[in-house]
Amino acid sequence: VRLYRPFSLDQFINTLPESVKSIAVLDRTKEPGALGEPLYVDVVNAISEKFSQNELKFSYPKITGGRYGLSSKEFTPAMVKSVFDNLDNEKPKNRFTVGINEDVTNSSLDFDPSFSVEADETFRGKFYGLGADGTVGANKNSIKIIGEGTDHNAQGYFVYDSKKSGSMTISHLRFGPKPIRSTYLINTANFIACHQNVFLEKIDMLNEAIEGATFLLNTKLSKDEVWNSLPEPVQKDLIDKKMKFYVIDAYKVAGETGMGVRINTIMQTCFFAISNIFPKEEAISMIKDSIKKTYGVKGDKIVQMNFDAVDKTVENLYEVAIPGKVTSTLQLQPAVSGNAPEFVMDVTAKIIAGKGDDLPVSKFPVDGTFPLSTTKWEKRNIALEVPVWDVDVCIQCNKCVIACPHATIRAKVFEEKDLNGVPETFKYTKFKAKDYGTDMLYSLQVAVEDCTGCALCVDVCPAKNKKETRLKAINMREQLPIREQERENWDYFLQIPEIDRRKVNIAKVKDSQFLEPLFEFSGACAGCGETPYVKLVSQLFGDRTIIANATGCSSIYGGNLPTTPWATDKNGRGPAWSNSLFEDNAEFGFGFRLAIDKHNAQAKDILKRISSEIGDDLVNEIINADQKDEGGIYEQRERVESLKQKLNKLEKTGTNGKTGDVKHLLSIADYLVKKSVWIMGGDGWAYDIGYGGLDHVLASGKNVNILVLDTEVYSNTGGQMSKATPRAAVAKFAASGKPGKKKDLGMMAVTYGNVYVAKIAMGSNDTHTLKAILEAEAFDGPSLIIAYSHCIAHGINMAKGMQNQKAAVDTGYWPLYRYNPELADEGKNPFKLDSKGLKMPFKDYAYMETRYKMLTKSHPQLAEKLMKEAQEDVVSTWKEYERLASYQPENNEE
Ligand SMILES: Cc1ncc(C[n+]2csc(CCOP(=O)(O)OP(=O)(O)O)c2C)c(N)n1
Ligand code: SF4
Ligand code: SF4
Ligand code: SF4
Repeated sequence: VRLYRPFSLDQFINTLPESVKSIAVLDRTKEPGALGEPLYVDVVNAISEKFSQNELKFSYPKITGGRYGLSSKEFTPAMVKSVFDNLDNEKPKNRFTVGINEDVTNSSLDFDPSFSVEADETFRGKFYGLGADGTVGANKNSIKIIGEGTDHNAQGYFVYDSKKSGSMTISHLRFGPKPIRSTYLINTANFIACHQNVFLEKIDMLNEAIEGATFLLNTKLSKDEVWNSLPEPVQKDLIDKKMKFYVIDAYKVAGETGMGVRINTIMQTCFFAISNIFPKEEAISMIKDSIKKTYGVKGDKIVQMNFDAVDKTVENLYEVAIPGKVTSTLQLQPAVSGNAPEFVMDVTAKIIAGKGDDLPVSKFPVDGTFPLSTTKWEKRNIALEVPVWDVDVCIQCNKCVIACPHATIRAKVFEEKDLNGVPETFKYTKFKAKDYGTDMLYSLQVAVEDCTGCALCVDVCPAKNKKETRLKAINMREQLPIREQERENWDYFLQIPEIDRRKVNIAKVKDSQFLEPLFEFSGACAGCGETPYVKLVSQLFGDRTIIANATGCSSIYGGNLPTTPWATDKNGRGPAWSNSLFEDNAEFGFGFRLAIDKHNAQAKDILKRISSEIGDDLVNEIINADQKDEGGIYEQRERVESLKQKLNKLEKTGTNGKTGDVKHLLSIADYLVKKSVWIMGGDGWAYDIGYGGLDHVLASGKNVNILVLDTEVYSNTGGQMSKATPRAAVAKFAASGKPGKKKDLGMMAVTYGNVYVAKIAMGSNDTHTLKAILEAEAFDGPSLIIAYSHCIAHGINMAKGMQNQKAAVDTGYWPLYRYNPELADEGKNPFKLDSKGLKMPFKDYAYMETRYKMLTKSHPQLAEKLMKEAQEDVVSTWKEYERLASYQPENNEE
């Protein structure tokens, strides 16, 4: 059925051949509660109507209906066969499902996964790459080369998970002389390439190889060493399936040819060299032609570098002689450690291992909730290099900790008595400050298996090693040799007690970084500029943080399956987080605030009504509690705890006829503890699509905190222009540079007069960032924080993203300021300009970034014009801000 509505009864009936005996209707939808899915119901209706009118040219057929392909589930020939097989049964299953294991109502049809109708002459290759390592791009390019350069047909499917990068991508490529109509993923392959050795430790990737298939592995090990490093099932498949096996050290070739860590051209060359789709020489010349086309505009140097990489690849690609028998005892590593909770072992681990489609329905929680704190079980091991701490050089500033986008470098301060059974290589030292008493110890520890190797921490570290000035107090080192020892050290570090939140002076960067992050190991890009802010909020406000998250990168790295980075503390409590829509997030969070306030008011009303049962003193203390700091909040929690105990007791011993009040108060008592509502999202949300709602919420006067993670483009969808995109920057939909000025969202909010507004950039001034976030939260009204967030979309060296932030501030383009209405109430100027601007020309910052630089190549004159105008924007805005900051309020009393 191509056109569903209007449903053409006659055309449908006339289409059915007279020989029809049975019909299976497949719906890619589900309509719970209905007699069947919509198309099935229509088909039954159509047949029955024609039957009752005696207009059927055939006997009344068997009709079955079923669901398929929901949640992007595969629909393969094997499943189609099972639908036909079902019809053959005397009593076929009706209202069936196909493609899932529905073991609750047993509605699913069984199928034989090995059933295949793929043509033998079709080349079927699977490529396992790391998000952002260029594998997908290179494969798309290979399809282009083959599709355009030959009369072969070509097809590509690319499977990613929702991690922003650093996760596995699998490219499924088919090529062949015959038309390719296989609209499903490859499950029998004659070429398998593993672009990252680490995947081979966990994924049984050769089980889908057919006899005689080829396996290509990127490994540091030589052709003579590699065999012994392979897991047993991999060796077995290579032998049993009589496979061919090739190795290359792609990172070595990339390093030697100036390609850095970009291995895409190298692995693509290997593929062409050994896949036999074309003769080797012909294939190499096709790749070179394609390089010229792709990189020609970027200059001869880049083209030559890629040519060198191609030539070097051929020299460094080796075939491995496969021994006659399996020698390995290594088994594939489980996706998560054996200490993981049951659900993580049973469900999460399977999804991580790429076997989620095999999970039976009964394994899933009935209400759809998933446990928190699960990224910690993934151990992605994606960093080739990780930071290593030099205890002697470190000045214990914790700047590395605040900057880390992934919460993988942490500091603790603790007492000697907390140390028991210290691992031999665990590092700690005397804590230099006396804030937490004398003789305290300090440790800085990296979770090397969760670290992304972004090196942002090393870049921000201010301590230089005087003996060797190129070194700092943390330095990047190869991960593999220290993985085991650091795994043990990390586990040890975690069990050292967390600091007592009441003792921490959260206004200081160093101290704030002793607070446990409750947002960890997210799937954001390595070095992401958004996540340090998100993590900081989780540290500062802990388990009383309630977050409404707009759709965008932050909702994806914040709430993707199978794991979530939002974490819990040792009491099992953590921030509450939810994502509604892109367009309604401000209203969504506003709703949280209204609900919290209502529950709080109701709880206080009830407290007053049942004061005599609870005790007047406790009731008064709870109602009048000062919850301005962690100490106050701690005491209120204690009071609420004793209130709950009393209420529980009253429930048992009698409530003086106030059972309703007691029960209700028990259900809402937690709202008596102060909550911190955060509405977060990107600039696409805040400046554009969610702006109407955001403005409405700002105008409400209610106590919400809005954090705009400003990457100046729609990052999650690939970098489209938003109203936050600056003049002269190239973005999607602004290919010749954004012609207009960036919207000044902050100043628009300032005009309300009762909104706390701040513009921050952690890379420029982390103390200012901290101060603004704390002030915004303390302000009893709406707050808006606009946070400069560097992003891969800017075309920068992500390891130095914090330097870009600093440069943006130094030019005056991104002035740091705070507008605090409370100061106005005190008769002071509410606007404080906190940075020094115009220290360098705007272009010196802008041309650190490809988003600006590329225009000088594609449209040089326009680039010059826009850059001039952008500089004028900076100066005029800066002067306006200076004028605001110099304003002296009149003394109204005089
Ligand atoms: C109404 C609507 N339009 C479009 C989308 C698709 N979409 C999802 S995320 C996103 C971009 C988000 O950009 P931004 O708010 O800047 O956040 P970032 O990804 O940069 O953090 C878009 C367009 C959507 N989810 N909803
Ligand atoms: S390298 Fe990146 S992810 Fe790893 S600890 Fe440093 S900042 Fe964190
Ligand atoms: S940034 Fe450098 S000096 Fe500061 S705590 Fe980290 S390693 Fe030590
Ligand atoms: S904001 Fe940019 S760097 Fe961060 S996760 Fe999104 S795309 Fe990656």
